[in-house]
Amino acid sequence: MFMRIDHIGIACHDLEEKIELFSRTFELTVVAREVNEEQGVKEAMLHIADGEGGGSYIQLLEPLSEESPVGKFLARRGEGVHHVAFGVPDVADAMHKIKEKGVRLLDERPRHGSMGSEIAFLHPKDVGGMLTELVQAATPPQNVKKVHM
Ligand code: CMX
Ligand code: CO
Repeated sequence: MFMRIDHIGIACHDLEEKIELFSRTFELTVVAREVNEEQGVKEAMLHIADGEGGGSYIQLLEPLSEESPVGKFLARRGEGVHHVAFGVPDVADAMHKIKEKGVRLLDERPRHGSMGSEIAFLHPKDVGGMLTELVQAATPPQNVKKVHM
């Protein structure tokens, strides 16, 4: 079902500061920046590698409000790893198969994710405490451009 790790989502208070830290420390390049109102986040994707069905990235997340999922996470746990996203060939098919195994889906149908992808979240309590995202990458990825720091 899983082809690769698509991204690790990291929650932070200051997106610009963490972009600077990650690109300088790990020599990663920002390939996309988006405001996703539906998910309540401002985000940046830092490219690591290309893999089967899409790339792999670090996703830096700053909440748009304290009441958003990432805002609540920061208040409870502070900055750090927020979720892990796995690349799947077909997100609707993966959702269906996983739901049949008794895991709660946080989304009834796929939503729009970074770079034109289709995504869905699984309840962390049903999969060992890790907020898990399924990603069907757009091929080719959309809105991608190298952002020079
Ligand atoms: N990882 C692991 N556990 C988490 C978690 C996370 N990121 N966020 C919340 N939890 C746990 C909490 O610790 C809490 O556990 P306890 O019941 O033991 O205290 C439980 O889940 C409920 O947490 P809560 O703070 O009361 O939050 P809510 O129930 O309101 O929401 C969740 C939790 C996961 C349903 C919600 O955050 C959600 O819908 N997330 C999916 C959407 C999302 O996170 N979008 C932002 C990312 C955007 C992107 O990737 O592009
Ligand atoms: Co994500």
